[in-house]
Amino acid sequence: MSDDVVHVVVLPSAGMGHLTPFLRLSALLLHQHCKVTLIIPQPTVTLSESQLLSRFHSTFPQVNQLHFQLPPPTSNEGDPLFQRVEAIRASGPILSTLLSSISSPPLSVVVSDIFMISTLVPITHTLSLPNYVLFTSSATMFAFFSHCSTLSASSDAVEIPGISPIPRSSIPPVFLVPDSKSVLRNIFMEDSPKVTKLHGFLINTFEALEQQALEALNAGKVVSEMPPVFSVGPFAPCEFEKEGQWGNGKPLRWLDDQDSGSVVYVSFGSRTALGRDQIREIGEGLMRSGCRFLWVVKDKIVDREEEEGKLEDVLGVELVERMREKGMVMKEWVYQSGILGHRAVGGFVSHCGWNSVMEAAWNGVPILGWPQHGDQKLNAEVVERSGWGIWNKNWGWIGERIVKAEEIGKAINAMMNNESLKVKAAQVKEVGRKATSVDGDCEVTLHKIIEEWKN
Ligand code: BUP
Repeated sequence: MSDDVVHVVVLPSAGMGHLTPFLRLSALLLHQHCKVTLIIPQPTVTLSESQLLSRFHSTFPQVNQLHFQLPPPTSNEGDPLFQRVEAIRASGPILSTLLSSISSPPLSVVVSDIFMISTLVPITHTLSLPNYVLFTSSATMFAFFSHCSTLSASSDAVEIPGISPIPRSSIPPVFLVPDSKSVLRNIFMEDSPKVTKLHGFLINTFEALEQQALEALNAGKVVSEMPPVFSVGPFAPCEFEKEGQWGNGKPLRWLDDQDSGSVVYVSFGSRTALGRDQIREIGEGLMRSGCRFLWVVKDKIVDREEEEGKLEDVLGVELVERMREKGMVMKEWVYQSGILGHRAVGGFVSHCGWNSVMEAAWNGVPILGWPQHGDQKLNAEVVERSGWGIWNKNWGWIGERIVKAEEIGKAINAMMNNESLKVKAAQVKEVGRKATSVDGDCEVTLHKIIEEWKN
C-alpha cells in the first residue's frame, strides 16, 4: 500500500438512522481508494444494525473492523438508543487506546458521529488527527444544532441567522423546556458550542435542496468560525444493503402486480413506535384513501421485540382481513430503498427521518410528511419548501393527539393525486442524481476533501 494512501477511521454511534449513512459514506470512500477502518460499539441496539454490518463486511472484506464492548445498560427505562449513546460518550479511554493502536498505514482522519464531539475532540487533538463529523440529518437541522445553545425561543419563531424563521411548533419540545432531563437536549447543549473545534462537517444533502442553510453555515452566519460544511449527498443506496433484503420476496411480488405509481408506501422509520389507537386509525385511513398501500407497522422501538407480536394483535383480526384486499401490511423489516425505487410506488407517508427523505429524493417519490419527534418537523419543512411534499402542521408530535382516519385518508388521497408534487419530485430526483454522478458535485467535493486529508 502506498504511503500517500488516505486512511479514514469511520465511527458511527447507534441506530440504523446513523449507521446506514456511515456505511454508505464508507462505500464512497472505498470507491475513491481510501483505506477504511470501521469502529463499531457493541452490542448494537437493533438486529437490523448487526445484519447490515455483516452484509457490509462480506461485501467489503478489505475494511478493517474494530469492535469495542459497551457496558450493559444500568436500567431498562428510557430510550435504548440514547442509553447506548451515553455509554459511547463515556468510552473515551477505550477509544483513545483503539485509535492510538492503528498505525499501518498511519491514520489520516477520523470521521465520527455528531453525538461523540465531547468525547472525541480531546482525543483527536492529543493524537493530532483531523476530526470531521458526518451529520446524519439535514443541513437545516445542523444549523439548529450549531445554534441551539444560544437559542431564544420566547417568541412564535426561532431565528437562526441566515435561515428562514423556524416556527416554535417545529422545534423539538425538549428544547423549549429549560430544565428538561432529555439526553438529546443535554448532548446538544454540551456539544454545540464545540463545533468550531472540528475540522469539517459532511452532510448527506445537496445544494439544490438546502442551498440557504448550506450558504448560511459556510458564510459563518450561524456560528462565526464555523469549519467547512460539505454537502456530499444524496447518498445512493448500496448493493450491500440489498443482499437478501427482499426477505421472502412477498412485497416485491405484490408490488410487481400493481399499476405504476398506484401504491402509497407508509413507514415511520426504525425508531417510532406508534400507539395502537393511532395505528388503527392509520389502517382505516389507508382503506378510506382509495389507494393501494404497502405499510410497515411498528409498535416497538427495538426490532428484536417487534418479532414477538403478530399483526392481528396490533390491528385486530377484522381490519387485517379487510386490508388484504387493498394492500400489504408488514411487521417485518423491509427493503425500503428497493420499495421506493419500485415503479409501482407513487407516494410515501413518512416520518421524515433524514435517510428516508433522501431515499425518496433519490427515487423521485412525493412525500406526505408526518413528523413524530426530534428533527423530523425541520426535515418536513425542507421537503415542503422544495415543493415535492406536504405535511399537516396540526397533526402534532407523537402522542399529542390521535389523528383520525378521515383526515389521514383525505391527506393520502390528496398527495397521491397531486400532479405538481410528482413533477417536482421528478426534478429533485434528476438534480440529486446529477450531484452524485461521475464528476457531479458530490464526487468532486469528496475528492477535494480526500486531497486535503492527504496533507
Ligand atoms: Br422501518 C425501516 N427498512 O423496514 P431514517 C427502515 N429502513 O430499510 P429513523 C429500512 O432505515 P433517525 C425498514 O430505508 C432508512 O435508511 C430506511 O432512517 C431504513 O429514520 C433507515 O429515515 C431509517 O433517518 O432514524 O430510523 O427514525 O432517528 O436517525 O431519524
